[in-house]
Amino acid sequence: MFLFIEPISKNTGMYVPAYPLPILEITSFIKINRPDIEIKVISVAMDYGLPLNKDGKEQISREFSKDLAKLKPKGVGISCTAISQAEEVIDICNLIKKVDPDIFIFLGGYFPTIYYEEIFSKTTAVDLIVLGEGEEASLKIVELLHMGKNPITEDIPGIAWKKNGQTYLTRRGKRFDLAKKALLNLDLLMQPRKYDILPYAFSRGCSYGCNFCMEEFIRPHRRKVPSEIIHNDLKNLMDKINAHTLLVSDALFKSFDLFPLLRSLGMKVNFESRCDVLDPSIISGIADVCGIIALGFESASYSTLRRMNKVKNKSHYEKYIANTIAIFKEAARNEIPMVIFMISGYPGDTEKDLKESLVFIQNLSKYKGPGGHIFKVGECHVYPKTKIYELAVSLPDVVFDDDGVFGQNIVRQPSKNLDFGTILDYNTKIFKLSNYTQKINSALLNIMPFFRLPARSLRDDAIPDPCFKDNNRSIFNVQGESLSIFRKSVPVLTEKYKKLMSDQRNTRILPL
Ligand code: B12
Ligand code: SF4
Repeated sequence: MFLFIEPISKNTGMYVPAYPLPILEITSFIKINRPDIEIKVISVAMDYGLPLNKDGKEQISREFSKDLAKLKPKGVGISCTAISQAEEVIDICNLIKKVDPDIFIFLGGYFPTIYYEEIFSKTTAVDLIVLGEGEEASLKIVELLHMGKNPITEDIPGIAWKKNGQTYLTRRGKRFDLAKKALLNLDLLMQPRKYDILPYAFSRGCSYGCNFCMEEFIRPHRRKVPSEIIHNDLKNLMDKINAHTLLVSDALFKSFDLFPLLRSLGMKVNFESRCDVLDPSIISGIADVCGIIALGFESASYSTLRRMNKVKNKSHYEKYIANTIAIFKEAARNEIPMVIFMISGYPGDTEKDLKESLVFIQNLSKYKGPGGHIFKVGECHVYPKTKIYELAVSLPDVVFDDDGVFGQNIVRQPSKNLDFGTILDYNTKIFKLSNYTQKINSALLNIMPFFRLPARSLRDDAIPDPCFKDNNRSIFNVQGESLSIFRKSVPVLTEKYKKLMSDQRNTRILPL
C-alpha cells in the first residue's frame, strides 16, 4: 500500500479545515489508473490533530509511528506547499525512516520544487523529489514501487534525487493535461465527512509573473479544467461531504460563468482574484452565492506595484486602482464580505509608498457596507531563489533576515530611511481600518477558525475541553464538531488577545 500525507502548517492563523486538495488530485489520478493499488491519504491535522506544543507533537508522532508500523506502506508521498510546512515535512520524513528505513519517501509541491537541494542537504530521509505537477510522476513512482522496482530512473521526467553527494535531475516534463484530471476520489480520505470546507481548483497556473509569487515555478500559464470534469466533481463533492462552503484554489480565478451551477448546488463560494480581473459589473449577479471575495491588492503605490511586477505601466496602474475601488463599492453595496491582501515594506519601499497605501485605504474604507471588510496587511518575505530575492539583493539599502529557505526572511529595512517599526505602525493603522461586521466574522470563522489568533490563545481556558484530543490541551481537534464548539469561544478570545491580533505573523506560529 501507499500513503500520501499532508503535514500540518506551523502557521495557524490561516488554517483551513479543508481536505488536502493537492494530494487528493494526485491520489485520485493514481487510483483511476491503477484501481488495484491500495492508497490512503492522511491529513495530519484532521486525522491526528493539530499539535499546540512539543508534547502534542510527540504524542502525534507516537500514534503515527504505530499506524505506520501497522500499515507497512511501500512508499510515502508527502506534500509541501507552504514554507511554514517545510520543517514539519523534514521531521515526518526522519520519523518514517526511523520506523522503517525501507519505506520509499518522495516529496512534491511548491517548496520542494524550488528548494530540492536544500532539502537534500538537510536530511537523507528523502529518496526523491517531484518537481512541478505530481500526477504523472507519482503514478510512475507508485507503479514501479508496486512492482518492487526502484523508481529512481531517468525515465520519469521532473524528478530529483541525491546520490553520493551529487544531485541528479531529469528533464522537466510537459504540463499535466487537465483533460486527464481524475474526479476527486473522496474515499481515499480517512474521514471525508469531518471536513467543513471544500477546496477546488477550476484552473491551474497563472502567467502574470508577480515577482513575490511562486506560481511560475510550477505552472507559468493558466489552463482550465474541462467543464464536464468540474460538473461531475462538484456534484460528487456535494453528495459525499456535508459541507457547502467552497474555497476556490485557483492561482487566478476567472470562472465566473460557473456561478449558475454553483448556485444550483447550494454552494457558498469564496474566491480570490486580481483587482484588474474581476469585473465589478458582475458582482450584483453573483452576490447571493458569494461568501468572501478576496483581492490580492498588495499596495496602492505605483512604484511598489511596478517593483512587484503587478502592473505593467501607468495606464495599467490607473485601471488597477479604479477597478479596485469599483469592486469594493459593489461588494459593499451587495453586502459581500471582502478581504484585501496587502504586503508592506516591499524591497525599495519608502515611507511615501506606505503613506500612499494608507491614504488610499482610508478613502476606500469610507465605502464600507454591512458585509464588512478586512485589510490583511503583512510584512514582506524575501524567499531565496525567487525574483523578489534578486530584487532585494540588487538594491543596496535593503536589509532582510537572510535566514535561508526554511526561514521567514522578513524585510527589516526596505530602503535607507524606512525602518521596521515604521512599517509595523503603518500595518496597524491600515489593519484598524477594517470593518469587522457580524457577517464577515462568521464567514471568516467558518473558513479560518483561528484567523489572526495568536498560537498561544489556542490553549486558553476559555476553550471548552471537547475541543482538545488530550487532557493537557496540547492537541487541538480540528474536526467539524469540535470547531463548531470552539467558534463559540472566539469572541472571548478575540477580546482577550486583541492587541496581538494585529501583530506580526510569528505570534501565529506554533511553538513546536
Ligand atoms: C488555496 C490556497 C490557500 C488557502 C489554503 C486552503 C487549504 N488548506 O486548502 C489559504 C487561503 C488559507 C492559503 C493561505 C496561505 N497561503 Co496559499 N495558496 C492557496 C493556493 C491558491 C491553492 C493551493 C491548492 O490547493 N492548489 C491546487 C493543487 C492542485 O495544486 P498544487 O498545490 O500546486 O499541487 C500540485 C503540485 O504542487 C504537486 N504536488 C503537491 N503536493 C505534492 C505531493 C507529492 C508527493 C507530489 C509528488 C507532488 C505534489 O502536484 C500537485 C498536482 O499537480 C496556492 C496557489 C496555487 N494555485 O496552488 C497558494 C499558495 C500555496 N499559498 C501561498 C502562501 C504564501 C500562503 C500564505 C503563507 C499566505 C499568507 N501570507 O498568509 C498562507 C499560509 C497558510 C498556512 N497555514 O500555511 C503560496 C506558497 C508559497 C510558499 N511556498 O510558502 C502559494 C503557492 C501562492 C503563491 N503562488 O505564492 N493559501
Ligand atoms: S496574479 Fe496572483 S497567481 Fe498570478 S502571478 Fe500574480 S500573485 Fe501569482
